[in-house]
Amino acid sequence: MTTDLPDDVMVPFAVHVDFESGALTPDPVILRRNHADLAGYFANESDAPGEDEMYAVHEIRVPATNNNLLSSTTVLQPGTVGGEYFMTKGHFHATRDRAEIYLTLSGQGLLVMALEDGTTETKEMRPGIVNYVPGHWAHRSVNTGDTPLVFYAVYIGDAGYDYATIAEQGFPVVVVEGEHGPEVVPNPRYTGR
Ligand code: S6P
Ligand code: ZN
Repeated sequence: MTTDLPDDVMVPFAVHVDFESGALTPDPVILRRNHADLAGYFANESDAPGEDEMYAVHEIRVPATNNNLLSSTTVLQPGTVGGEYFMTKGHFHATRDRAEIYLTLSGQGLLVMALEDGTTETKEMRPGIVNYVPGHWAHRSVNTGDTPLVFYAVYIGDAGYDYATIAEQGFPVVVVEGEHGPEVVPNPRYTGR
């Protein structure tokens, strides 16, 4: 039997993931987000330390095409800014219908998801939990614990990122420190829907 292979067929590879630190070996690409990179994302930023790292994304790079799976670990530090827990920027996928899977490796948090009509879903993140994020849902991770929240994400290669919508409108809900722990409350600054 003969098979027509494409010219760009890839060679299989393996990467080691450290579940505690999120480090990849080999670890070719690390994107770091410090507090200043999230300026405007928290309601009260007066106590935000500028250059401290909030999270890092370690990426396993493959071509960003719809026949590949991109994946990465995210290491989100613990802490709060003005009563809101440290969080990722959050985004829709630029190609809106692209789904994603998160597997939490260590720490604890909440995965906040929202549709463009303002519908929200919030799911727990803790080691061993797989979160399925269907297409069309913006997603943001929030560290509600006191250790780094580390998770592995797998997404369709051409998903891309739309950060602008969240940067402009915010999420419909935010996660704040309550008397008895984390509380998911309406975001008074949300301008979408
Ligand atoms: C990519 C996936 C994650 C995030 C990462 C950082 O589709 O959802 O790898 O990129 O957790 O979050 P953000 O919102 O800054 O990209
Ligand atoms: Zn995503």
